[in-house]
Amino acid sequence: MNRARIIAATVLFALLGAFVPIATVAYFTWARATEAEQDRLQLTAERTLLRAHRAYEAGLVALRRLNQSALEPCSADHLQLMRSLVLGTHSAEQVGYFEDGRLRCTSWGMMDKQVPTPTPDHTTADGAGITLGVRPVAGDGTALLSVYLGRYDLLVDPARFVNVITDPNVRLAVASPDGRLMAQQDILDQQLLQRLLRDPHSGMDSHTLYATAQDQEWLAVATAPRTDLMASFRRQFRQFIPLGVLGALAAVALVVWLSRRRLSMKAELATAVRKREFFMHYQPIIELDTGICVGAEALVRWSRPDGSQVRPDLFIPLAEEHGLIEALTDQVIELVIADMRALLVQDRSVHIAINLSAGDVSSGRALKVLSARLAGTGIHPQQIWLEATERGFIDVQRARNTLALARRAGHCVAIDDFGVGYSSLQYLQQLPLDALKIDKSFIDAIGTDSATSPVTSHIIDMAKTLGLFTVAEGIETPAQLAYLQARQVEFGQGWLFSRPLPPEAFVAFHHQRLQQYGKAREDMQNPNAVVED
Ligand code: G
Ligand code: G
Ligand code: MN
Repeated sequence: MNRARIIAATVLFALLGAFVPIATVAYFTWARATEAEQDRLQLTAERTLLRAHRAYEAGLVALRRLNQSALEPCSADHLQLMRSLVLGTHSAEQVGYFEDGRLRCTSWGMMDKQVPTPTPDHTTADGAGITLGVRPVAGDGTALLSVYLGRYDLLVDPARFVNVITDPNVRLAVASPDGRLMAQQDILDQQLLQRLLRDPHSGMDSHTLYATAQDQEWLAVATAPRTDLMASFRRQFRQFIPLGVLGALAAVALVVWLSRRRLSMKAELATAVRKREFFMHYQPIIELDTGICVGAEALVRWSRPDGSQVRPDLFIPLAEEHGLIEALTDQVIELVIADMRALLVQDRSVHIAINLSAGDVSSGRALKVLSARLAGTGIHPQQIWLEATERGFIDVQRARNTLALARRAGHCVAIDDFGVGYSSLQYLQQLPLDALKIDKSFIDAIGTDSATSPVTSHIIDMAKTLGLFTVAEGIETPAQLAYLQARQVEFGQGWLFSRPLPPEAFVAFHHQRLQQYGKAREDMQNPNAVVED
């Protein structure tokens, strides 16, 4: 990536980084405000329901007492009792006494008009009949609600049910559970009200928040305009936005810091290549059936001038991006030769594996450098193995050329990190390869019941079918080793044997293994050898 693109990406990520925390705050504030408003409305609906219920219960108590009274119907005492019960019962307007299917007297006095017993619109669980829209003779014309029990009815003004003290914009309605409206404060949206009476639920539409509450006798509806919600949202948003701004600033700072680090890392890497700040570690490769150390994989390390180390999986891709990889590979080749020349010349059975980057594989340039550097060192080309990852095979034709050239020069060629890329069997068959390095993830899966586990076995079979020998990477446990030995995997490397080591430590490790296991190898190579002299 060049500088301009890094800067463009920085701006983009910074904008995104600023947007996300603010959007998050907005989202949570909105959710909080909605929930709070919804809860408040729900509470109002429940209070309204409770009020209706209490008025009804109080009415029932009065009606039961009247039905139990032994007073002479419509006598002065009886009228007096009816009057006092009306006065003592909240929301009761009038009580009437029925006989022979007609109203005989009320709490107002004797009745001379023909008023029949009301036909109930519905009957409650208590056996009381409820009739809506009753207009009593002695009244001001308002439609009242009649609760009829035994021989009495009690008239209630349902408008009182909705006289609950609420926020100014909240509107209430009370209905029967089957959806017959009894009272409403001019609820703005009649269509919504009708919908809620048919199907009571709580929620929100594009203009209104609504909540309902119901019991066996009553259904209460409360609504509030969404503008209330918006106001509460804005209030809370103002309260929480500093948090979002802080998050946004932090995100932007992080993005800027990362991209500056990336820009400076690029410059630093260029300097490192120029100043040769690299050195090599060597991770032993073990012959699994003898335990002998047959060589090592060379792994590059970058030690910055401040003493800190950068991991190769960070700086190798960076070097590839910025065209520094060729120079880096050259240095790796030189370092390997300088570090290992003595050992390689002294022991011809040892090899060192060098990692090639994708660019090295497609250009083939590293091969020329390698043969030039090896000339005159006494190191045999057979002692240098080359590892190429599948990323290097994107241009198969060029990869095939490079690998064929490498083999012709005498090197052994391995496919690295096998199994994590996309190579198909057919495509592998076309490439001139000697070895296959099984990626650590497949070794990790050995003995587990993960989905990867059965694949390991197939990879080993596949290598055998293709006539390749195998190197298992990242062996960490004796159980993994035992499995690989049983499956006749030839070579392995991993922490079970050794971590990557500095050159001298690797040479020492090699000698130590030879002393410890060398006898086994000799015995295997000459099983019938007679010890002479
Ligand atoms: O052991 P380590 O963490 O260094 O390995 C990390 C990765 O870096 C491995 O995938 C390895 O293939 C890669 N790597 C290590 N050394 C070299 C090198 O010299 N050249 C290239 N191209 N890749 C390397
Ligand atoms: O080139 P390649 O991708 O194969 O590099 C090998 C990587 O695996 C290096 O980073 C090396 O340090 C690491 N490695 C080697 N052996 C082990 C091991 O046994 N366990 C773990 N976790 N990492 C290992
Ligand atoms: Mn490797």
